[in-house]
Amino acid sequence: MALYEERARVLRPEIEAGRRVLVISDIHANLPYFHGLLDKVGFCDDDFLILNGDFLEKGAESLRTLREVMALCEKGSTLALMGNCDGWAAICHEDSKRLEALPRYLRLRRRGLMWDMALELGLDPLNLGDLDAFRRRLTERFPAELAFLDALPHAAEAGRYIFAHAAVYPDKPLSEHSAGELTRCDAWYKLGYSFDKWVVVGHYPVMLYADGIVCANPIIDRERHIVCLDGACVLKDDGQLNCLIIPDITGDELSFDSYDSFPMATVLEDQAASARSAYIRWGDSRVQVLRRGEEFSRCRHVRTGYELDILTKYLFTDGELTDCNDCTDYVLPLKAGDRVSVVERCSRGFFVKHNGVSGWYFGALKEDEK
Ligand SMILES: [Mn+2]
Repeated sequence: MALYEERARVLRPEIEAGRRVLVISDIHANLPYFHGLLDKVGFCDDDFLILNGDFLEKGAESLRTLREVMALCEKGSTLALMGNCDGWAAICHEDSKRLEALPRYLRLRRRGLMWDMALELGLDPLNLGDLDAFRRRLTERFPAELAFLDALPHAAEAGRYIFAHAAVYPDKPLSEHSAGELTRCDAWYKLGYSFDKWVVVGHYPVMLYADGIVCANPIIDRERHIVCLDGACVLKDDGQLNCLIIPDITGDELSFDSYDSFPMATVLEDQAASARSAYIRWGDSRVQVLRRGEEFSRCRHVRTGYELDILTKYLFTDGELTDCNDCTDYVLPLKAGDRVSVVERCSRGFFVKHNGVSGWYFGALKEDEK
C-alpha cells in the first residue's frame, strides 16, 4: 500500500512518571556512535529508550544495528519507531516497486540493510541475479528481522510527548495521520506549527535550519513545544548523535547530550568570533573556484556571491561545475581553557567543534593524550 494511504500505527506506551526517558534519532547504522552515546548518558535498565526512526542505512552496519535494536526492544523498555530509511520489509511484499530499484540503490550506496543481508546470504550485493529469487531467500533467512521492521509503529504518545520520525500535523488526531506524513517531510520545523504537547522529531539535520553558523545540537523550542534531534551523524563529517533526556514524561523539563568520535583538545588562546560567516551546504553547494591552492582554494558561492576559502579536498568537480562538501568559514569565539573536538588539522589552524558548533580556531591547542 502506498505510504500516504497507509494509516499510521500509533503506540501509547505506559511510562511511569519520574522514569528517565532517552530519545535518540537517526543512528543510521553507526554502532560506535550509538554505543558511545549510550555510555555517555549512562543508559541502564531503569531508563526508557525511544529510537525515533532511521536507525538503518547510510552508515556501515545496518544488519548489526537492526539486531541490536531488536534485542533492546525485546527487553521491553526500548521502543523503536519507523523512519523513512527503515521500511525494508516492503521489499518482500508482492507489489513492491522497491525490489526493481534495489540493484541501482546498491550500486550507488554500497551499504545498507539489503547489502548486509545479501552478504550474509553469500551473494554479491552488486550482482544479485534473479530478484524474485533474492526476495524469496530474504523471507526464508530473515523472517524475524523483516517482521520486526514491518511492525514498527510510526508514532508514539506518552505523557506530555509525541514522538514521530519526521513530522506531525496539528490539524488532525495523531491516529488519522498516514505513515508517509509522519515519516517523510523535509524541513518540517520551518512550517511554523506549534503544539500543546511536545513533539519530538528527527529526520532533517538541524544545522540545515541555520544560516551562517553550523550547530549540531538539538533545537529545543520551548514556545512551540518542538524538539528537532537529528545531529547528522554519518551524513555530515562534523555531525554528532544527539540524545534528548526527559527526566519525567509528565513534565516539561528537558536536556540533551551528544556524542561524536573526534579527538578532544584544550584551547590555549582566546579568539573572537568572525563578524560574518557562511554555511555552504549540500543542495546549495555550487561554487566558482577563483584561485585553486594546494590546501585551500578561494571560492565564490554561486547563489549568494559570498567569497570564502574552502579546503581544496572538499571541492569536487564534474565537467564545468564545482560543488563542495558542507563547510563554513565561521571563526569560533573561544576562551583559553575551552574544550573542543578537532575535526580537521591544517597549516592555518584547526576546524573544531565547541558545544556542538563547528568553526575555525587559529591559535595553539593541546590535544588530549590517547
Ligand atoms: Mn529520515
